[in-house]
Amino acid sequence: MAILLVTPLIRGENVELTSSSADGDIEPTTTTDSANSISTESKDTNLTPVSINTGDRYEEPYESGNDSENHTNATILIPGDIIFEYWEKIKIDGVDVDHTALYVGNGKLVEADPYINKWTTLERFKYNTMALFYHASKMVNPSFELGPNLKEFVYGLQNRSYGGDTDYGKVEEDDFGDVYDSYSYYYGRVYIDRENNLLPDNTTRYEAVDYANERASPKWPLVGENGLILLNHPRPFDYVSPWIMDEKQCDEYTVDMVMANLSLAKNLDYGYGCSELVWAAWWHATKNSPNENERIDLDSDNTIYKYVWPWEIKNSPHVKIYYNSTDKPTNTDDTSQPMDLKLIYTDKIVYVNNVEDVEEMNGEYYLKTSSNELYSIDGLMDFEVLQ
Ligand SMILES: [Ca+2]
Ligand SMILES: [Ca+2]
Repeated sequence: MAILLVTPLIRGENVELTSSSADGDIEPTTTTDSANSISTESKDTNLTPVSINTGDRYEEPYESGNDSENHTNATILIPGDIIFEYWEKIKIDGVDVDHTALYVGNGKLVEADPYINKWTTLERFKYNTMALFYHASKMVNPSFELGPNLKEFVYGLQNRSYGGDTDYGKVEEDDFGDVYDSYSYYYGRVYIDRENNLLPDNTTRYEAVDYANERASPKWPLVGENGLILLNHPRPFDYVSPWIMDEKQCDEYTVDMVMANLSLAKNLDYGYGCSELVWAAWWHATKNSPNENERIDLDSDNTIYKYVWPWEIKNSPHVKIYYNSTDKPTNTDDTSQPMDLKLIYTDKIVYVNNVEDVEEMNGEYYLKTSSNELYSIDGLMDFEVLQ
């Protein structure tokens, strides 16, 4: 990659914010060009292969069943379908997916990957504990925000991904087979109107695919530490929008636009979280809809999150899950090691040894130690890892 030294642009945590896209209610649309729509059987499992008879970019549906011993039912994916995966032990309020990607054809998917498996044990512990703690706290208090220690941690991740450290997350193309390494996975299809089996036309479908492919393409500039401009990178991972800003963005930048105004490469809409990318791809794909409320907004349910999380897309009225894997055994052999924490509550500080998990009991959420002591997250704002 080419590296040029230029005047520093924006450094440190000074990430520019942009306005989010609309997150309002959307009614399932009933108007479309039916001549271009694709019809399928309405079964939720064992989808009948889809006949696509228009478009230059027609390709055979991908039979993912050939790739894995774990996958015995042949299932047909078509470009624009959504893959949901479950990798971590996030089981807050019934959540059973924590990653999502867009199927782009030819046995490939495009995903925004946070690259957690490349991190130190400490970083993984902080991130996973933060995730559980954040979601559990949001259940209790929808206006909950992370405290300063955790925000600093998240901005540190953001500076690395936006600065071109490839161990800290980016948008990329991957082989479909990676899906089989997750605990469980689902395939979903995006509908304009799910109840009436009204699917987007191929042009719209490939608008979504192209949007994701463009952002995975290693052609974008990044602004690294000290203002280093790094050329030919894919888009970075956006950690700040989900965990701190609770916003999401859909950008329409071109490489030329960013090269002409490199501060764009520091915007939150330059990077993507996994579900933010899938949401943005379909939001972009329907940008020419005559009415905004006819666009496909995969985060239309107005929950406590303005950001779009993977399970919100899975539960979207526009998405039909047509395949779910047989759940593999839950990973009880968790590699995360217990950590000693300083728990910072609104009115007190508590030191706890060997915290390893978050647990729900009777609708309340607790940090759990390896000796099964429970510490309520009620009023917990922040934590520091002490080892
Ligand atoms: Ca973003
Ligand atoms: Ca949301």
